[in-house]
Parts: sequence; structure tokens; C-alpha cells
Amino acid sequence: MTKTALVTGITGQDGAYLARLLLAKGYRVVGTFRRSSSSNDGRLRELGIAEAVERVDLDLHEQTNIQRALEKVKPDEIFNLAAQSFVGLSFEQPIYTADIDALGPARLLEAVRQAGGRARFYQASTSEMFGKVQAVPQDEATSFYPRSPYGVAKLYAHWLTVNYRESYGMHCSSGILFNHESPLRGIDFVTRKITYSMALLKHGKLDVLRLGNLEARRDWGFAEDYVQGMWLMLQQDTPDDYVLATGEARTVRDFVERAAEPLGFDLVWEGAGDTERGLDRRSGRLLVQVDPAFYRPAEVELLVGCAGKAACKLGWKPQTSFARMVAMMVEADDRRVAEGRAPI
Ligand code: NDP
Ligand code: GDR
Repeated sequence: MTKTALVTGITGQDGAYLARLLLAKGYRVVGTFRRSSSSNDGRLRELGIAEAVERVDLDLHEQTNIQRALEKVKPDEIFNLAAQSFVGLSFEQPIYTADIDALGPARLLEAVRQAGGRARFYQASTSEMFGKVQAVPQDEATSFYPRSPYGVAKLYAHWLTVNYRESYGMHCSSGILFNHESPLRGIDFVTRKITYSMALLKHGKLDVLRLGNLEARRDWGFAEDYVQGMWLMLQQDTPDDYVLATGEARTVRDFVERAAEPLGFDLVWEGAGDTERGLDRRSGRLLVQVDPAFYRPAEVELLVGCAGKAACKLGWKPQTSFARMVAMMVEADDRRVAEGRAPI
């Protein structure tokens, strides 16, 4: 029998890859869209699946349309990926972030419960909940200490997911995912900012690469590997919480170096305020400037995860190396800029 999946946040990076995976598995895939004056299905188009997914209006801000969407779609599985997902912005918009990232899942979970509680539920939790380092590497037993309004909001949603599982016996799982990237990553996140900026630099459309904290360390995996883990969580008889991570940490500086390699840039690192010209095209010398505008009020210095439980219980392992992932991102952005296409 065909299963129906409801994917909130289908227009985002993970939503697009997850939709493709579910379609390949024969699901009826219904994605949620926010009403806006312009279309935002660029990622689905890039993957060639925009016409294959059904659409339903839903904004996590609004309880009534969540209920209507559930009545209309009658999903077997719900993947709640929708969020205000940019950590930096959450410091500027803490209340909006709490509304969408904390209360949004609460609205959805309650609507699922009131609809009979039969749909399986996946919550997109995050390594940002670990925040200030309490242990290395971090796993399901590590204490949480979020360091941003985003992390705090996501922690509420994580515990609520656990609570609905324990209180009502619902099949609710929380995936604590470490950073995962791809050519479909949002342009504000540091990895994509780096690869897209380098493409612009190469094609003479930007002068200097300006970044914030170069020493922050992250565990960067490939998004397509991670959506496979999300799906596996909902296929288990028993719901649970799982960390997905590669177990390897790299600095922002490491990412820049890796991305610069195939483009042949010779990097020069400068502090804030330097006025030297950025890219010298003849020597391939690229200036990377630190700009405090990109610092955060509180930083998460080191995230590196242990996905041993997911390996053991789900049989999940990341398949794509860091080098391969960066190469894919660099190639995709180089091609987009060369063809004069707008960034996704
Ligand atoms: P994106 O930012 O790419 O996508 C976010 C999605 O949420 C978009 O489809 C967006 O829709 C939707 N959305 C935002 N606000 C609302 C709202 N009020 N109501 C309904 N939908 C809304 O995120 P990712 O794909 O990278 O991440 C997916 C999820 O996983 C997020 O919850 C994120 O917090 C979490 N996560 C991500 C990690 C990562 O490294 N990528 C790691 C750990 C967790 P629209 O197009 O209309 O803006
Ligand atoms: P993160 O991702 O905050 O980990 O959240 P992001 O790519 O925004 O930042 C990673 C690290 O890079 C540092 N940094 C910069 N970040 C941005 N965006 N822009 C810069 O110019 C810059 N310079 C340095 C940041 O300070 C940070 O330390 C992502 C999101 O996908 C979340 O939704 C998700 O939950 C977590 O990953 C896991």
C-alpha cells in the first residue's frame, strides 16, 4: 500500500533531498508551502521533482492551517523539517524563532495527537542543543547547553517530542543532526557562503571573502546521507532519539582551504579592517578578511558527534567524504555563476 508522507519545510535543503528519497521509495509525498508572492520551489526544480510532490498550505505559526493540512493529507509519516534555521538570525529574532521552532512543533504534535496520534513523527533536532562543550564527542547521553535562541527553541521541541512519545505512546523520534551541507544549502550558511563567494570571486563578481569566526569547529556531513537516516528512524518499530554525525571536526578555516584548492587560489588571511584588494587574478592570491559583523553574541566553538547508536540500531553510516562534499559544492556554484544563474 502506498504510504503518504507529509514533509514540512520541503522547500529547504533537507526537504528537497528527503522528498526525492521518498518519491524513489514509492511514497505519495505532500510538501508544505507558505503562501508568498513568489515561488520558492527552486531546490525541488533543481532535483527535477517539483511536479511530483503534492502541495499543501501550511505555516507553523498558525494552528488552524496545521489541523486543516492534517485532515486533508492524512499522512502516515510526518517529517517536521520546517524552521527558522539560521542560528545567527535567531539572535536578531528570538521571539519569532521561538514561535516557529519551539511552538511550531508543539502545534503540530498537538494536532497529530488530536487527529488520533497514529502518524509517525520525525522532529528535526540539532547539535546546536549541545552548544557549550560538555563532552567530546557528543552523543545521545551528552548534556545539553544551547548557546543561541535557536538552540533553546529547538531544545524545547526536542523534549516535547520525547514527552509526546512518553505521555501518549505516539511514534515520535528526534534526530539530533550535526551540520550537513550540499549544493542546495542555504546561501547564508558558512559553507555555501564560502563556495558561492569563491565562484563569484573567480568570475570577477566579488572582491573579498569576508567571514566571522574562522576557528569554530563543526562536524560537516553531506545532506543526502542524513535524510536517509531520518527515514530510517521512522521505519523502526520503536521510536527513539538518534545522533547523526560524521565524527570528524574541522574549522571554518579548513573549509575555506579545501574549497580554494580546486580553484587554485593562494590564500592570504587578514584581520578586520584591512583595505588591501581581495583577489589578484594573475597570482590567484585571495584575501580572506575577518569581519566582526559575522560574529555571534555567543559562539558554539566545537561540535563533533558520535553516531554509534545510529550505526548499531539503524545501520546508518555517512557515505560521502568531506572532500567529496566540498568538491560537489564548489563545482555546482562554479557552474551556476558561469551560466549566470541566480543562486538557490
Ligand atoms: P532550510 O533553512 O534550508 O529550510 C527551512 C524550511 O523551513 C524551508 O522550507 C522554509 O520554507 C520552512 N519554514 C520556515 N519557516 C516556516 C514557517 N513559519 N512555517 C512553515 N515552514 C517554514 O533548513 P534545512 O533544510 O537545512 O534544515 C531542515 C531542518 O533541520 C530545520 O528544522 C533545521 O533547523 C534542522 N537542522 C538542520 C541542520 C543542517 O545542518 N542543515 C542540522 C540540524 C538540524 P520557506 O521556503 O517558505 O522559507
Ligand atoms: P550553524 O551553521 O550555526 O552551525 O547552524 P553556520 O554555517 O551558520 O555557522 C557555522 C559556523 O561558522 C561560523 N562562521 C560563519 N557563519 C556564517 N553563517 N557566516 C559567516 O560569515 C561565518 N563566519 C564564521 C559561525 O559563527 C559558526 O560557528 C547550522 C544550521 O543549519 C542550523 O539550522 C543547524 O541546526 C546547525 O547547523 C547544526
